[in-house]
Amino acid sequence: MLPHAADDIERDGKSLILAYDHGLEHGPVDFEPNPDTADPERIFELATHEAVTSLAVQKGLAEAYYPDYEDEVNLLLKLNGTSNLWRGEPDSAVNCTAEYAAELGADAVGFTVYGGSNHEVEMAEEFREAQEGAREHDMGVVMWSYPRGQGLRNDGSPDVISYGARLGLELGADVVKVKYPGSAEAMGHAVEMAGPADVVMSGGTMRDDKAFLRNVSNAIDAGATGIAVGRNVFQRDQPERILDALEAVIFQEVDPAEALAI
Ligand code: FBP
Repeated sequence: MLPHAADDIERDGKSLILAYDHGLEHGPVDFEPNPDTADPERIFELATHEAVTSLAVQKGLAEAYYPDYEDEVNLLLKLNGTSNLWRGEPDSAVNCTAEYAAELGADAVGFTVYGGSNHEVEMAEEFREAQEGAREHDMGVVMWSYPRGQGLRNDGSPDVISYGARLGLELGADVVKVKYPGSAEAMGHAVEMAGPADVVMSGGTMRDDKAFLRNVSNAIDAGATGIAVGRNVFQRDQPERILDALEAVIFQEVDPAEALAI
C-alpha cells in the first residue's frame, strides 16, 4: 500500500470533500439557486458539519476565511483553477505553490489534470511540481482527473473515466476525483485501475435526492471511498439535510432511502 498521506482529510478511510471553487470555475451563476451561498462564510460554516472531512477552496478564500476555521475544518487547497470566461483547449492556471498551501495550514492540495487536452503535457509537468511539493510538507494530494479536450469523443465514457483514475495513480495522487461513470460496475473498474489510490466521485449538477444518493451508494459499494461535492449540496434549500444523508450513505453505508428518512 502507498504510505497514505491523505489520512488528515479522511475519516475511517472515507471522505466527503465539500468543493467550493465554483466562484472561479463557473462564476456567480452557481450561487443563484441559493443566493446565500455566494457568501464564503456560509460554506465555511457548512464545512464544520461532521460529515465533511475537508473543504476544497482556492487560495483567496483560504487566506480570507481559513484562519477562523482552522480548528474545525480540514483544508484542501486547490493549486490550480480556471474561469469559464474564455474558450480553448482545457487548461488550468497554477495559482498557488505547495509551499504556500502549507503556510496557509492546508492538510492536502488539490490539482486538476485534463488528460487528453492539448495542454496535458504541461499540466502533468505542473502536477509533478505540486505533488513533490506536497510530499515535502506531508500533505495529501487529490487529483481532479477530468479527461477532456478535442482528442476525446466521449469524456464521460467508463473507459475514459477509468483511464483518468489510472492517471491519478501513475502520477502519484493519493486520492483521484473522477466523474461518476454511470454504474457500480464501471465505478468498480475505475477503482481497480486506481490501485492503492483512493477514488472519490464528483458531485455534478443537481438531480433528485434519491437518484443522487443511489449513485453515491453504488460508488461506495464499488469501492470508492467517498465524494467531492459542491453544487449537489450548496444549491439545495437545506444543504445540512443532504449532508446528513450523505454521511449515513458514505460512512455508515445506510441504504439511500433510509438515509433520506433520517
Ligand atoms: P460539483 O460537485 O458541483 O460538480 O463540483 C465538483 C467540481 O469538481 C468542482 O470542484 C469544480 O468547480 C467543478 O466540479 C468543475 O466542473 P466542470 O469542470 O465539469 O465544470
